[in-house]
Amino acid sequence: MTSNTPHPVRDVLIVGAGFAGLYAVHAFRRAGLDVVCLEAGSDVGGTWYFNRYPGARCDVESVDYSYSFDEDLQNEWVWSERYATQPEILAYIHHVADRFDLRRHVLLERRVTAARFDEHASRWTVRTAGGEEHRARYLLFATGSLSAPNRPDIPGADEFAGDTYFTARWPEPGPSLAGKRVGVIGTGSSAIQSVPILAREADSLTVFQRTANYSVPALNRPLTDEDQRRIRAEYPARRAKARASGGGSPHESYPKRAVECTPEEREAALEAGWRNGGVLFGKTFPDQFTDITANDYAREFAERKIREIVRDPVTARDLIPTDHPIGTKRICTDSGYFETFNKDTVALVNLRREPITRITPRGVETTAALYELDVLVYATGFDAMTGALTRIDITGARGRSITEAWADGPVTYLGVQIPGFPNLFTVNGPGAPSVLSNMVLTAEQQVDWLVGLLQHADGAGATQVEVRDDAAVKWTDHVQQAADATLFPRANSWYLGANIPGKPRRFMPYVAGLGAYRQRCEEVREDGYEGFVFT
Ligand code: N01
Repeated sequence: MTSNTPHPVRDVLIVGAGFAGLYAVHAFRRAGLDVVCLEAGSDVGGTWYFNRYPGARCDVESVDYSYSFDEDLQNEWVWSERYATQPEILAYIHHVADRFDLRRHVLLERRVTAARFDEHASRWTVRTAGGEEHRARYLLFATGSLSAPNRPDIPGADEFAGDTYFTARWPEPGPSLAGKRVGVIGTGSSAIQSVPILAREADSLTVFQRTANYSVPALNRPLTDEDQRRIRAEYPARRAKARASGGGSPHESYPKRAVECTPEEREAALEAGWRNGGVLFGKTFPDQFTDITANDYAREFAERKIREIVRDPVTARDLIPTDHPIGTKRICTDSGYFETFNKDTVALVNLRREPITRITPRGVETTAALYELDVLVYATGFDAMTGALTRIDITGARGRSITEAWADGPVTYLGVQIPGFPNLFTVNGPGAPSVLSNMVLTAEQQVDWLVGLLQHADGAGATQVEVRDDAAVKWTDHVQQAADATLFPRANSWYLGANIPGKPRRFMPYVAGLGAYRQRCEEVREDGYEGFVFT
């Protein structure tokens, strides 16, 4: 179809063909709706299509970070490792797209640049970078929480004579780094995963760190046949537990609060949590996110581990965070990150002591030195949760733009709808458990719930579904209050927009967890979708 041929008006237009968007294609089609999905990438996969940097893998266990909607799919797919690599996750997404014949609904290389609601016709018109227009009754943004890369505004960045890469846009095939002097800016999860591998490939590696991060060894391992048998036997119970949990995984904290334990008991529980590996160390004790004393125990334990691993005491001190309780920024997981700094070819530059002044053709200049480089890697994060939407020119009812509506931070109802934007929905957006939970399970739950909402609207003969202002404000306040009852707001994290200069500070994900969120959604449904207006 050429860009001049008008496309038919669809029931549902989905933006993004990652985990959430593909499930939405499946679920809305199953409900008898006519669906099209626009994807910016050259293939499906979303986050797992774009983030193909060396070492990229998920920090949620593969058997949990996978679809649960089809038992046969769940039982036939064999994950090879405890934590799946990006290529394996992408292969899984391709398998799902083919197995459920989803690709015929997906139009690739269609980056959505604008969306406008026509109040009289009750339909959305969406425009792509290529100039196409698509129309639909309902518009669903499944554009991801961490999909709008942050490109820091560093003077001279364009003058660098070497090669520049972003972890979030790593080329395929990846570049050879043999014999190269490589620099990495950033020390979040993406950097922490890639640094050990970059250090193995490059001649030398310089890591530019502004803020140190906590990281726990992933302790990844292959899944054995015995693991596979056990997982299959336990799957139904495992999923049920995950759905009722806070983080969307079947994790159980230590049965006692940290502050009630003897020092020996506490140490043993923390050691067991560390030996279990991964992000769940951040939830070793049930009071770790709410009681600073409990958090301090875990924080000090993790800091001791860093000192034990890193031989140079100055480097070890620089690698220990000083500005946030452990876990209040997404805890990182690694395979040999801290050990990498024991290599002679690896250097850490503490940007708090010597800030970057500019990038020159030869490398990165700080107040103390010029670090000459052949390759510069930006692992500088994302305009999280809102960036994917605010970078699109979205105009809702009464001519109001999304940037106006969210000028003071994102306002949503249940993380699925924005007041003033009828018939537009979001998955894993602000106000939902999203990034604090298992994104695959939360996407399934939200999409299923939205299918019910649209069926309800159709049953009522409504052509527009719009959340009431007061319901959205009340929910958004509740999301903030839930965060305020924890230690999360003590960190300058991307959860509250602190990583993007000028972004309003509002805690965006819903910390009360998937179980509580599901329950609230059920109550709203049972109350006839209380909070929404159907016209
Ligand atoms: O991004 P980040 P990420 N000068 O925002 C630094 C998920 N994820 O892509 O903290 C110098 O965490 C910035 O420094 P500072 C996961 O949820 C998951 O690594 O702003 N430095 C920081 O160190 C994660 O939390 C997985 O001072 C600059 C870094 O860049 C989220 O994605 C893997 C700078 C950005 O860290 C984001 O992780 C990867 C500047 N001008 C990602 N600007 C797994 O599942 C920024 N920085 C394992």
